[in-house]
Amino acid sequence: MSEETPVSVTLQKDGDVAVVIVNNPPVNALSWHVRQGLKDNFEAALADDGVKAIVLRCDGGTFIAGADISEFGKPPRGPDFNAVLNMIEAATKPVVAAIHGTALGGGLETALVCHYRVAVPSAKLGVPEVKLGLLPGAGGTQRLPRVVGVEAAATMTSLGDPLPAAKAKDLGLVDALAGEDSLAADAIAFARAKIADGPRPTRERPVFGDAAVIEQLKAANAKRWRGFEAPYANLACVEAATRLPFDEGLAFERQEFMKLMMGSQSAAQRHLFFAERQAAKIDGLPKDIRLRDVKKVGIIGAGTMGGGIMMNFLQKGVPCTIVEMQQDALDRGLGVIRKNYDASAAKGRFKPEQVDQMMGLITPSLDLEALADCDLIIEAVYEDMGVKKEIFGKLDKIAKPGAILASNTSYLNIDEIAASTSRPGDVVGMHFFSPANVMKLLEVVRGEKTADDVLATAMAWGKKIGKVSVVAGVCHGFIGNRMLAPRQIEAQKLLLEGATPQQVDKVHTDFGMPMGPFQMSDLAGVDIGWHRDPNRIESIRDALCSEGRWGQKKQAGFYDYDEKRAPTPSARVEEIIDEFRKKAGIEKREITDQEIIERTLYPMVNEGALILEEGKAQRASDIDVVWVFGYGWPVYRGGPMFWAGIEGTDKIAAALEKHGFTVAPLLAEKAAAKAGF
Ligand code: 3H9
Repeated sequence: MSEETPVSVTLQKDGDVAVVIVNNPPVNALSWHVRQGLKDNFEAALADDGVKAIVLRCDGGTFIAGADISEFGKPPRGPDFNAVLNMIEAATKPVVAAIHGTALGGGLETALVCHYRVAVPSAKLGVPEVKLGLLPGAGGTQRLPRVVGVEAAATMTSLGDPLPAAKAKDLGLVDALAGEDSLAADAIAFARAKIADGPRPTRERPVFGDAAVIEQLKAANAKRWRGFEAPYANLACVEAATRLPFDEGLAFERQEFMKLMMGSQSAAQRHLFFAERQAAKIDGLPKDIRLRDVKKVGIIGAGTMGGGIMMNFLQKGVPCTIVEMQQDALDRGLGVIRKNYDASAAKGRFKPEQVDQMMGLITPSLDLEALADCDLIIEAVYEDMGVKKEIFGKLDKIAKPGAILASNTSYLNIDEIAASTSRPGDVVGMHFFSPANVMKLLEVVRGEKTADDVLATAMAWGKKIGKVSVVAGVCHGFIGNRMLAPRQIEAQKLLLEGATPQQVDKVHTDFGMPMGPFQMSDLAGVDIGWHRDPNRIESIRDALCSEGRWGQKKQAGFYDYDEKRAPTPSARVEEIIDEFRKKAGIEKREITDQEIIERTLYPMVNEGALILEEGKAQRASDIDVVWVFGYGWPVYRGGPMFWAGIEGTDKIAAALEKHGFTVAPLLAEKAAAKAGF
């Protein structure tokens, strides 16, 4: 070992059993020095005649959670992982993995070259590489079918979900369960008992099970895997295991792994892995900041948003008071929540008594005064600055000192709302996305005067209720909706010039978005933000609204809909577009799919650059997180700012200029350097 090699693996002896211990916080990832340490210490244990069996275990909160993702794409360092694993598998003394926490990816692959595995009941075992656009590239796809069979191996690798230890034991992945507090001792005893049996190399075991499951998995997940390469590569490797000798299967796995590793999809998914974790970090705030206590939550507005927001807190056992203006609106809101929970219970997500418990946490009221004992109050009424200011003015008098006053506004100025109180430091934006109990994104809007602990508490509660929270600055539409605006404007212009709603939408869905701009309008309601004067027709949208074409809810919008909400292109919409085109004196022309990308997606990157320049997002990767978790930007494209780097910022800037946009200075700078964000 060279002098600067960190000591992350050590060797202890318990009589005739050697114990190799990994200690590489926070998750015992297989960094280069861990691989080196494994090699050195296994070699030492194997060379020691007094050692008859070897245990591999980890210090800290978990077994090895995988390869060190931060090393990917960097020049290789330390011993080759596969070579280390092959050496362990070939050990002439029985090797036992002792698993607690999570044995994931390369961690499980390490456990798979051990001859036996014991685990505590709370442990989880899996190969989540597919979620990083990869496959288990250290023999996982070849060894798993030999241990758990083809069905389980195909499912585990292509879906990537970890198994609880008990299930792993049923499948034969775990040989014995250990005591939750006695893993180290139990593993040593288990190893000692296996001395007589000797090693059991996984590679020598036969593959078993039926490969038919592979096609079944493809059929069942066709929609979920649309556009993704990795699930199919995982299945191809498991399939290869059923017909190739072990070493050839390993070579095939290597080749498929390298293809994925060098491709842009995995780069995008790895970027998002770190981006999601980075988003939780707030620049300039001490890590140990004291959070405000939140024991009771108040919600103002029992509409779709208010109800959805409250469900998040109820599911965490937090008592909530919900306030509406009218009894019928309050009853309707509570009815919807009950219906949603009953539907989830019918699907087995909750037990009926859990639903009763959650509903029992609600205090409904028609009086804002009922919020006096709440620690966090979230206003979710309609978007009207006057109404919001009035509510916050009243809250200022009602809420207890130190209560956090949050607005769920999706566009409005938080500073202006905060100014209607005498405590602007307590005011913050908490912008949930609809349906608020389902969508993962939460934009936490930091006002000019928002106190640090208020911001940190809002972010922490976002995490607690299962959201991915991103800090946004005050600007119209914050991060997500602000970037949506230029896309929607340009999509309308494209209609006038000759594109159809279905062509524009198809370009977006082919790109990987769940829906295009017009499908989105129809779903959200074409009438949202409409001036409501049927005689004032200044845009295609005004014309649609004046005819009652408000979207899916009216079975007519940019598309016609049947009772099952299935869309078909609308002849009436085509007429409306034609009329507008004539009025505007625009000549209809052929619009290419490429032009649609350049004029609807590139302007989003431009807006993202402006957001960064203005400091309204902390970092480019936060913008990516917003778009992936809030709007369904395809995960394998990493978010708009990451994608800009793949697409080429120079290409984007040049196209924007060609189409008459003003290129944001930051984008121009990146383009000149041919750099990503
Ligand atoms: C692989 O193994 C390929 C192989 O087949 C080999 C082929 C040759 N590397 O999530 P947390 C960091 S691919 C580097 O907040 P939790 C993470 O960034 C890998 N860093 O904690 C964070 O850093 P920071 C397959 C990693 O308790 C800190 O650890 N394995 C890695 O909520 C804490 O993470 C996976 O995909 C890593 N592998 O959850 C598992 N993992 O504090 C990925 C974590 O600076 N990891 N970090 O922000 C996980 O799923 C979760 O981290 C885990 C813990 C469940 C382990």
